[in-house]
Amino acid sequence: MLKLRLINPNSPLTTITLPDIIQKMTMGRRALFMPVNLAICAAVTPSEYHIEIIDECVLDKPHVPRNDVDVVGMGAMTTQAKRAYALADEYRKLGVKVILGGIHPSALPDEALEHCDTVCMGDAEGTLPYALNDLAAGRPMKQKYNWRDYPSAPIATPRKDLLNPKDYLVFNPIQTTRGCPHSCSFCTTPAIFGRHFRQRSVESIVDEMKEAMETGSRFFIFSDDNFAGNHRWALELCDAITPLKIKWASQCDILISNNEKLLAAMRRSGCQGLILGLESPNPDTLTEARKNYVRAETYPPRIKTIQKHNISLWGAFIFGFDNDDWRNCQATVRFAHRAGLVMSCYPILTPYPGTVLFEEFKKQGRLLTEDWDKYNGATVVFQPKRMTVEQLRYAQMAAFCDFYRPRSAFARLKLWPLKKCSWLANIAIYRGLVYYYHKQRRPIPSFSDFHHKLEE
Ligand code: B12
Ligand code: SF4
Repeated sequence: MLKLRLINPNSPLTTITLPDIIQKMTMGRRALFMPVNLAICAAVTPSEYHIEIIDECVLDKPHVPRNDVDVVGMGAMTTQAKRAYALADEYRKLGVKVILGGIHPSALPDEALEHCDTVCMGDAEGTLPYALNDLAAGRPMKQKYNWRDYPSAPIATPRKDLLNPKDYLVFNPIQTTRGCPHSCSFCTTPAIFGRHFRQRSVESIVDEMKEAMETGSRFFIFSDDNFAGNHRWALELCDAITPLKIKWASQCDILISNNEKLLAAMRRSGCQGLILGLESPNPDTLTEARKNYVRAETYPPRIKTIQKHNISLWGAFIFGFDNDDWRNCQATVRFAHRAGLVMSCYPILTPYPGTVLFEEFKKQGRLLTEDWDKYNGATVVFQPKRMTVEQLRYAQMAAFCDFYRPRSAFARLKLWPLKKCSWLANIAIYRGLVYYYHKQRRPIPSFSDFHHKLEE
């Protein structure tokens, strides 16, 4: 039997994900999410392979490569790329074949090939079996297996049995769809997985959920980019999972507010919350981000429509577009307060390879670094237009601190009806922030500092 080792490389830790902070935020678990990508790779691996999964994010010490396997497969988002390359180099020195896949190697396959034998571009389902079959048959593996060159394969059911549920806060993420019909300039999803929206079979999703329920799971995360990219299909899925009497959360675009029938079905099927990629309440910023499927002015009534169905909303915003100065950033946080969002996040705009934004910034000479460790949403990697690098980073942290401070949480969440999970999450995040600044012996950042300290 051939031996395959699948590795989830550790990623450099950002302000929000230092290990002790992660442990504070995840109630003692070692990582937030289990690596579904590798569980899917395992599911589509031909039967002549023995498979082992190593998640470096949950190890006490970094993984040390050993030549006790025939082939290693690693997946990498951009922040994991450097670590994946370092491990790949070491494995190749030991004579072990290395396959790289995932978002970053799919965006920059030639860069990845400097460190590995083979790159699988796009879905593992449509590439990895071909590479592994070639290896098992003694044929040389190709340098690139591109999912677009092969017949489309259905989204697979991940093999979760190869991971330890106790390591993860979220052990039951389920991906139900892939791709996104929209084309926002900063987003890797349409760039790598296409604008053709693909759905998994409803039956296989229900089966995976039933199996998880046997081990006590009642809360699920659908880890899609856009759960409701196809309203008819989403309705079918909701109807199928309603009898399971579970709770779930996911992320989708705000056009869901157009379909109250679907919203009602989502709530009936256990939907507790949705993450909405709002980016900014400022119309000019949305135009700049090519988020042209919705107008910012319609955000407030759309949000109210969704909340009316008793679905809590988390807002995903981005700071640092050319249109943004610190006042816009503050206005965004105020918007999130007013809208009664139970959670929100404020990553710094990051030009990920493969996106329109990356190409534009590169052409304009505005990329400050191509050190992928820094492409973590907490570091400014390009020259902003209306803020300095320091101001942009400060605005991000002021936004987090402002939004999650207890007074704001009281105003947004109220005490009744009790939103237990949202309260716990708000408290955990604020605890993490206070701990971080206490450890650094620095005061908690605030937008008011811009008036007297930071404004030039
Ligand atoms: C859950 C999630 C997280 C989780 C954990 C992710 C994990 N398990 O490692 C958490 C919350 C920690 C997280 C954090 C971040 N995330 Co995130 N996350 C996601 C999300 C929503 C789902 C990931 C997932 O499970 N997908 C399902 C799997 C099956 O998809 P996949 O990983 O792409 O794998 C498929 C293929 O890529 C390929 N493949 C993958 N690996 C391999 C390996 C081999 C060998 C092969 C052959 C193929 C292969 O096959 C798989 C199956 O088809 C995605 C969006 C998405 N839809 O993917 C964003 C996403 C991956 N995250 C993203 C970002 C930007 C981040 C952050 C930087 C955000 C931030 N600003 O803080 C941080 C990074 C923090 C850090 N410390 O570095 C971006 C990545 C962009 C990029 N170029 O890297 C995504 C794509 C969102 C987006 N649309 O922009 N994230
Ligand atoms: S709607 Fe969301 S997933 Fe789709 S392209 Fe825009 S940011 Fe990406």
